[in-house]
Amino acid sequence: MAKKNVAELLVEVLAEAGARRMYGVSGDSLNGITDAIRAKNQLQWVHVRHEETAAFAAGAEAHLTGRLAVCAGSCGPGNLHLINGLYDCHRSRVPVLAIAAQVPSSELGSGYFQETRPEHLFAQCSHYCELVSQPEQMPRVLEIAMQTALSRRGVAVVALPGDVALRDAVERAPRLRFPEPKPKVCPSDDELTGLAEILNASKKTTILAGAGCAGAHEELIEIASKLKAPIVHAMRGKEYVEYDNPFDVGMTGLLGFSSGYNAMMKCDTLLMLGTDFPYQQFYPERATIVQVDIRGEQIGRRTKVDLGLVGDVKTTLAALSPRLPAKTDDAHLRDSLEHYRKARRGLDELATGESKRNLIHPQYVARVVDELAARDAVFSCDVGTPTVWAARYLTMNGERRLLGSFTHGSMANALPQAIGAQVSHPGRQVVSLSGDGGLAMLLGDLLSLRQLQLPVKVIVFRNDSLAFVELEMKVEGLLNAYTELENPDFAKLAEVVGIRGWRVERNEELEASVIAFLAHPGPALLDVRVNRMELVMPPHVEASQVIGTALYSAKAILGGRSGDVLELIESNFLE
Ligand SMILES: Cc1cc2nc3c(=O)[nH]c(=O)nc-3n(C[C@H](O)[C@H](O)[C@H](O)COP(=O)(O)OP(=O)(O)OC[C@H]3O[C@@H](n4cnc5c(N)ncnc54)[C@H](O)[C@@H]3O)c2cc1C
Ligand SMILES: Cc1ncc(C[n+]2csc(CCOP(=O)(O)OP(=O)(O)O)c2C)c(N)n1
Ligand SMILES: [Mg+2]
Repeated sequence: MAKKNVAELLVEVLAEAGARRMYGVSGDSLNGITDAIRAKNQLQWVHVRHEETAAFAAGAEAHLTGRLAVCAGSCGPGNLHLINGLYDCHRSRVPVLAIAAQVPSSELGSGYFQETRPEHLFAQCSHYCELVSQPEQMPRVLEIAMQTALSRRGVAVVALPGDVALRDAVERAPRLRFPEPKPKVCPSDDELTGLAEILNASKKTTILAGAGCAGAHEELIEIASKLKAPIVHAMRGKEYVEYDNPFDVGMTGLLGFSSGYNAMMKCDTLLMLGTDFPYQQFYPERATIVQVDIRGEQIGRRTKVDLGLVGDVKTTLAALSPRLPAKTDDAHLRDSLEHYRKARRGLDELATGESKRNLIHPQYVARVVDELAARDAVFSCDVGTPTVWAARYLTMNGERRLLGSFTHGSMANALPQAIGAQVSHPGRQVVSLSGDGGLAMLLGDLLSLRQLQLPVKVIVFRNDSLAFVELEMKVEGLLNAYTELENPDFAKLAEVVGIRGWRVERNEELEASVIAFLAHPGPALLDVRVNRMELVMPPHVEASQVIGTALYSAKAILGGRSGDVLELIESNFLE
């Protein structure tokens, strides 16, 4: 058998395990690996311009496919650049393997050129992070890393010195050849009986459903129907919960709907299903709270919990259902749905092309994109106001997907996530809702769209500011400072780098431009000048009135209409 080196073995093991590609930027300590990729032709090397992009892109691929995705950085600064993207992947619990190349093994500990200590640097954003210091460790360390990323859902890092990668492999083949285990996890009978007793005794149950409801739509709807329970979703649950859902009353939280907030606050029992919704202020204080999560350690993190069960949502609800007779009293559900209809109508009224000063409402942009995008489009939204518009105006339908940096909350996520989405789903329409601040932060990877021939559609919400931060400053009673952005014409900039560009400054132009932009076969950018001051303090609500009661609540409702704000304050804080 021909000699195989460690790098070749690494590529083979990854390919056998189902990895399709590696995102990264090459560099000397990675040369063994990139050369093995080139020679073996089992993995695609996706060459981006910044390693942070590589990590975000891998995270997007992992989120969309549920499979292991891989990124790599060369030694020292090369892999250090991965770190923010890896934090995002880890906190979003998507299975990503990072290869952190290391300086030559004989130099370790000498403060050598580009020497860092990946085992320390990545410890906080990974479940597993180990150095391969001799060929005998391969492929075992790599396999443990992959198993850990997949089974614990998150990041694993393998640090590999460039010289070790080029040494002869000792073991010659992958050791683990089995599909990813997919156990069903069900609480015990006693626990299910206890849960059923609480729910059967409750008069007003509300469900808070999160990303853990993925794949359990049918069961979720059945339980809500039996309990006559409105379903509120947390942001990461939006793509799995909101569609085909007659019990949907919107999102809660800082960017939520007043109806989501109300349904949570007015219930006597809150059933949390697969959610880690982080904002304590938005949980009811007096209700009985029951929580189902696949991870025991998640239970009771955000609020007091009266009963916590470890189980996957699908299996747990299927086992619970026969214990629940259908309720007949649907007053709480009807109230919540009515409230939702009003809140929804209010938000829809903001999303029009009518405006006194011909300013384009960003809500209108989001609505038009929502209406014109493909049935199975993949959207990514930047942290900042694009997250608000995505939460409120993108309609999910079970086929569309939504990517964001929802847990880590990093700017500049949307373009790199769109890259990962498009590379892994070549036929799908991929739309990045980018902030002007966010796009600029990883602007270099606009070039990747051209170089990799990725037909990503980038919409820039050009408000010439860090608008989300301006809003925060306003709420905190601070004067705006350091939020101004002096922007170029992004459409022209796109054209210069070989991407089709559109610029829209007037409401009347928007729809036709979006149609042409989405229909363009290659990469395209749409620069829309949107109203910067969209999220304003309603004039007749005193800041002190709200801030004195709950600052977070104030933030939560600022994005809504003044009517919603007053209603929310009156019904929830000033009662
Ligand atoms: C600018 C900004 C503003 C935001 N504002 C809001 C807001 O107003 N409202 C809002 O909701 N969010 C908001 N977010 C997002 C927020 O930070 C959280 O990321 C989000 O609320 C979490 O959603 P989740 O609970 O669905 O997902 P996660 O936090 O991912 O929690 C999922 C839970 O499900 C569990 N789980 C996974 N699989 C299963 C399974 N099969 N069975 C059972 N359990 C399972 C996991 O262990 C985990 O505990 C905002 C983010 C940004 C960036
Ligand atoms: C890496 C990073 N830096 C800073 C922040 C703080 N922050 C959150 S939103 C935001 C503004 C985003 O601006 P832009 O992309 O233009 O979106 P806008 O809110 O203006 O629509 C900032 C600076 C962050 N979340 N992440
Ligand atoms: Mg901006």
